[in-house]
Amino acid sequence: MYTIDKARQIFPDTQTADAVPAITARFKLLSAEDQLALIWFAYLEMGQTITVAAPGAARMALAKPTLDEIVAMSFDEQTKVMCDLASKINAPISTRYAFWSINVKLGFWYELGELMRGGKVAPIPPGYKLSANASSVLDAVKKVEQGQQISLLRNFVSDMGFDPDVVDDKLVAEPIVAPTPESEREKIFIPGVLNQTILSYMELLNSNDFDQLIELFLDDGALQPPFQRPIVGRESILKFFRRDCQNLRLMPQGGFGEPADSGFNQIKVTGKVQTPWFGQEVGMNVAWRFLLDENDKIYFVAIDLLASPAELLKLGGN
Ligand code: 45D
Repeated sequence: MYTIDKARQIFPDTQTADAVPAITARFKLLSAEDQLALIWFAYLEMGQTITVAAPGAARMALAKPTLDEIVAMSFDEQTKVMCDLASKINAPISTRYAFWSINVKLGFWYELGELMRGGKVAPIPPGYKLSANASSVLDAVKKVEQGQQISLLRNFVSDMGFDPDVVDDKLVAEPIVAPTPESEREKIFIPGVLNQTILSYMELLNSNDFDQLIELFLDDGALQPPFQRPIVGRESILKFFRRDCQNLRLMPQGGFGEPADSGFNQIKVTGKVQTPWFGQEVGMNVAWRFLLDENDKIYFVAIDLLASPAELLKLGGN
């Protein structure tokens, strides 16, 4: 019999991008001022090669009142709001922020960045000098590949705010989009993988058809996003899909499967994933590690950000 903990161990030779949690941990130890300046410098640097897609109106509507409030403040007050967010201080905007879904948080910062550039929100003080520790964290950020850089920025933004006890149900998220019509869906082919559950998983997620997608999971199934603990149970997974997984593009490139214990099957797929924030500009190298029961229902799937493109080729045989 499998438990979630045992399932998490399948395909143990998969090398994930450990630099991401390691750099995130070092980042957390920096002062609020250093954190904000570091993100600003990293964001400017990244902006030379990739651009964030401007968020849609629906996403921005949720953050708009808060952004208006900030624009009306003095530079000193604005700086304090940003520092409070970074230091997770108990303050009104920090608390509100904690209840936003990750995409609302990113949209909020995207807009603040534009306002900082436009002179409407306090900039990072010109000539700001990072501490030695912060410079070394920034260097580390610059060295990793792009998929890992955007994962780092997302982590930084996700950790900000004051969250005494955010309950999943109370999260504020943008409205859900309609699934892609059947006739416009793209068929998925994965060399080495014929299993229909796996192919459907990719097609349904790419079509934002979360109601069909969740049917592929067992009631007590689990999904483990990169660098996170597993989300357990259909209800929680469906909420996560609707809230955080709209408009992703999964591009599996290869895979293989083999029998596992108790009549289960384990299947590993590798490939690229694009986020709507950067579209085709950034392809993240990922692996999906699936464990299916005897009826081909998903008991467990882990999504890993891979350490390097070479990991894409680690399939079967050894
Ligand atoms: O502090 O199969 C300023 C799942 C100033 C689902 C700033 C998945 C200072 C199942 C610079 C303005 C989801 C798990 C800040 C697959 C300051 C499944 C602003 C995987 C903060 C495949 C900074 C999906 C800004 C994956 C604006 C792997 C930063 C998705 C913006 C990964 C950063 C998505 C942005 C990622 C980062 C998205 C927009 C990593 C977006 C990252």
